[in-house]
Amino acid sequence: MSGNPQRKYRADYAVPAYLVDTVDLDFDIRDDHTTVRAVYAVRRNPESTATQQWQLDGREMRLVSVAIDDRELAENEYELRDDALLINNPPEQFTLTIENSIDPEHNLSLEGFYRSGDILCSQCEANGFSRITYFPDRPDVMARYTTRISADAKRYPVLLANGNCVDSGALDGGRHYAVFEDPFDKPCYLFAIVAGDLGMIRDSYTTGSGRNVDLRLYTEHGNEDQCDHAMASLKQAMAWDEDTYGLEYDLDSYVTVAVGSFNMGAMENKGLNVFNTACIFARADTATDADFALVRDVVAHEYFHNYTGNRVTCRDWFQLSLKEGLTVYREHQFAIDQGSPGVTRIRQVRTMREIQFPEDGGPRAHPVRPESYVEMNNFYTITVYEKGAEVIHMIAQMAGRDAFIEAVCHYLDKHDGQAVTIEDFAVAMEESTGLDLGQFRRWYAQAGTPRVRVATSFDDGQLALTLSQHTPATPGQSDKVDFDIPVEIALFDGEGQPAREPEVLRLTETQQTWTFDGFSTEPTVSALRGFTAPVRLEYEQSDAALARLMAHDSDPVCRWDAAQALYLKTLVADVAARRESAAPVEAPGLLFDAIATLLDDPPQDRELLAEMLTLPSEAMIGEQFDAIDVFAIDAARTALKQAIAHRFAARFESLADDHAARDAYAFNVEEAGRRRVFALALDYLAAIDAPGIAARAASLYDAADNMTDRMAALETLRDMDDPERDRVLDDFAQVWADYPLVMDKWLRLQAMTRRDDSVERVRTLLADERFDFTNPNRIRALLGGFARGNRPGFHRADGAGHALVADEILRLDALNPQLAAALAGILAPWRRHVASQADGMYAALERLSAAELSDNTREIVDAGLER
Ligand code: 0A1
Ligand code: ZN
Repeated sequence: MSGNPQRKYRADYAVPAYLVDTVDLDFDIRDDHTTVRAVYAVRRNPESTATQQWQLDGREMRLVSVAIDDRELAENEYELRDDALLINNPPEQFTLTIENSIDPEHNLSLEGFYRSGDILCSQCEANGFSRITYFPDRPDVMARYTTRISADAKRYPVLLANGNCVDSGALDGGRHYAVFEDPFDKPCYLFAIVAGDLGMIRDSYTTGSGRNVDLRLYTEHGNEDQCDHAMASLKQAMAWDEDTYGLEYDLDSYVTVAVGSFNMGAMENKGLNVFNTACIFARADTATDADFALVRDVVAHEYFHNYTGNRVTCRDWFQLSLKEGLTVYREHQFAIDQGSPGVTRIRQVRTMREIQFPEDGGPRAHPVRPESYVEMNNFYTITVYEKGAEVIHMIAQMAGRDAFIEAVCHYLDKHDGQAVTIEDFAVAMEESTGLDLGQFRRWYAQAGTPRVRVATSFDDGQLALTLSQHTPATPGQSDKVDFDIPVEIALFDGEGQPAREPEVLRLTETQQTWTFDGFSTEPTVSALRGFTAPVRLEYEQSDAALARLMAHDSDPVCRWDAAQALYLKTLVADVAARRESAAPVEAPGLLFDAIATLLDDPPQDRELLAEMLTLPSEAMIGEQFDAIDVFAIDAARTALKQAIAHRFAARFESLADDHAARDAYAFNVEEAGRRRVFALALDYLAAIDAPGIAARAASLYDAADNMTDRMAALETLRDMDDPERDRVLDDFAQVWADYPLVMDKWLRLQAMTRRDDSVERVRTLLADERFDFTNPNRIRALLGGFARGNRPGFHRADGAGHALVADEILRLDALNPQLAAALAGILAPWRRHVASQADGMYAALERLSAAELSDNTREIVDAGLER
C-alpha cells in the first residue's frame, strides 16, 4: 500500500543510468529467513545523461550492508526508501555488493521469493525481483547471472536456478549447496530460484542439430503421474518450433516446476519455468479435454517465449505485447496445427468476442501498447495478450505465411540479446516483408473495437459491397482515426457453391466500395473469414442467407458464425421484448430448418457440430446491448435452448446414444469431439428435464472412466432439484478430497449453480475447510466461478452478490493485491449494465474506494468510478 500511487508514462522512457554486466547471487536459505548476497559488476551507461544518484529498486526486505569495491558504505553515502536504495555519486565502474534479508515464509503476495506448499519458488515478472534484492528492476538492464543456493539438505534436497549446474556439494550441519550459471544475458524478470523436496519426471529431446536436451519436470511428491501429458506437449512444442521457425532450444536442460500457489498460468524464466499446477497436471481421471488442451497450449506458450521474449525481450513494460502478442500468436498457430483447425480458431474468436471486446468497451479499455499505468501487474490483460496476437495474425495474413516466418526470423536475428520495442518489431517486419505498416501501427496505439459495417446492393449482375468503419470512444481517447483493416470475403451462389475465390479487402478509409461483376443472381457474402481482423462486424444478413452459409460456407469460422448470427437475431429480439414486458419472441421456422439441415448433414468434425449447436454465451448476447440485463438474457437464452430441445428431443437422444463412450479415454480430436457432442446432447435434454435425464446423468457419472464425462454428468445435474445431484456431488468431494485442482471443479460447480440462495451458499463454502483463501486457484474457482459463471446470482437484485465479492476483495487485498485487483475488474464495468444491476456494482465499488487499498486494486476501482 502506498498513499500516493505513481503513474508511469510510456513517453517518459529514459535509458538506464548504469548497466550491470554480471550478477552473482548467493541465497542462504534458513527456516525463518533467507539471506541474499548480491554482487554486481556495474558501469556507467555512456548513453545516459543522468547524474548523481543511482536508483536500485527494492521493497519488503531488510538491508544488511552495501559496499562498493569491497568498502562498506557509510549511511550518508546512500539513501534508503521503502521502495528503493539510492547510491550517491557512484564511480564510473565498480563492484557493488549488497546483503539483505527476506522472509519467503510470510510472503503471501506470490511475487518475489515465496512458499507454495513444500516448495520455495520465485516469481519476478513484472517487478518481483525487487522483492528479492535491490536491483534496477527494469527489463532493459540485462546481465549474466550466477546463482549459488545453500539450504538444509533434508528439507530442500532439490535446488534449482536458471542455467547449468556447475558445482554442488555437501556443507556442515546437514546443509548442501548448488551453483548455477546462465550463459545468456537476461533481464531480472526472467530470474528464477526453486528449493524443495520434489518428485520429478525426466525425458530428453534431441534438437535438429544434435544437441541433447535434458527435460525435467518437478512437482510435489505423489503427482508425478499427472505430468506425462505436459512432458509430451513440451516435446511437441520443441519439434514444432524447429519445423516451423527453424528455432532450436539453446541450453542443455529445460526444467519445469509445477507449484500449487501461483497467480497466473506459468512463467517463462530462462531454462527454469515455474508453472501453476493447473497448467501441468492432466490425467484422464482428473482432467477434462479442455484441461488437456490448456496444458498443451500453456506448455507450448512458455517454451515459445524462449525466443520471443527471452532471447529478444522488451525494453520497458509498455512493450509487453511485443513478447506476449507474438508468443500467443505462435501458441495459436501451434494449437491449430494439433488438429481441428476450424474449432481451434473458433475458440480464439470466442475469447476475443466474449472477453476482449467487453474489456475494450469498458472502463479499462487500453491500447495493445498502453500509454500509462500505475501497477504493471494490472496490464497482463486480454488486450495485450489476445488482441496483441490478433494484430500479429493480421500482419501474418498480409505478408503470407512463409514471408511472415522469414520476417520473424529476421527480427530475432537482428535483435538477438537485446531489449527492444514494438516499433523495432514493426520496422523489422517492414524490412523483411516489404509491407507498409504505416497506418497499420494504429492497432498498437488506439484502444477500442472497430465496428465494420457491411452494406451491399445488387444491380444488373453487379454486386457493390461497401465497408465502413467506426471506433467508439474509449477512456482518454475520444477521437479515433481510421484503422487499416483486412477483411477477407468470399461469395457464394444460391446453392451455396463458391461464386468467387476468397479475397482480402483492405479497408483503410472511413468508407470504401468494391464491385464484383458477372452474376445472374445476387451472391451471398461471407465476410471476415477466419476472423481476419479483431473487429465487430455489423451486417444485417437475411435469415435465408445465414442459413445458406451455415450449411455450405467452406470457412468453419463463418459457418459457425452464421449459426451464431441466426441464434442472436432471436435472442436479441427476445431480450428486448422481455425488457419491455412484451410477449416473448419465438425463433423463426427457418432457424429450426437450419438446425435440421445441420443435424441431417453434420460436419465431419464433431467438435464443429457441437460449436454450431451451442447458443451464444451470455457475454456474447450482452455485447449486443448498450445496457446489459443479465436476467432478461438468462431467460431468453434458456427459452431458446428449451425450444430447440423440445423440437429435437429425439435427435438429441440419439446423438447421446451414438456418441456415448465405447473405448478407454484418449485425448485426440476424434474422441474429444465425440465427448463434446455427447455432453451437448445431455445439456439440451436437461434444459427440458427430459424423462430419465437425471438418472442417465447419474449413471454416466458412476460409470465414467474420465473427468470429461464425469463433469458432463455433473453439469447436467448441476441446476436440478434432484437427490441424485447431491449424491454425486458428495461422492465427488469424497473421492477427490486429496486433489486440490479437482476440488476446484467441485467448488466452481457449486458457485455456478443457479439458485436463489447462491450468495449464501458461496459464503458457506468460503468458510469450508476445503477452501483455502491463500490459494489463487481456490479463489478463482469459487469467487471467479460465482462472479463470472453465475451472473444471475452475482447480480441478484438486492446487491448481495456484489457485496459478497466486495467483502472478499477487501480481505484479499491485504494478502494478494494482484488477485484482488483482478476480481475488482469484474465490478468495474457497472456502466454497461441496466440500472437495477449497475446500482449494486457501483455501491460495491464505492465501498472499496472508501477503504485503504493496494495500488493494484486502487487503479482498477478508480478506473471504474471515473467519469
Ligand atoms: N509471462 C507470463 C505471464 C506472467 C506474468 C506475470 C506473472 O506474475 C505473477 C506470472 C506470469 C506468460 O505470459 O506466460
Ligand atoms: Zn506469455
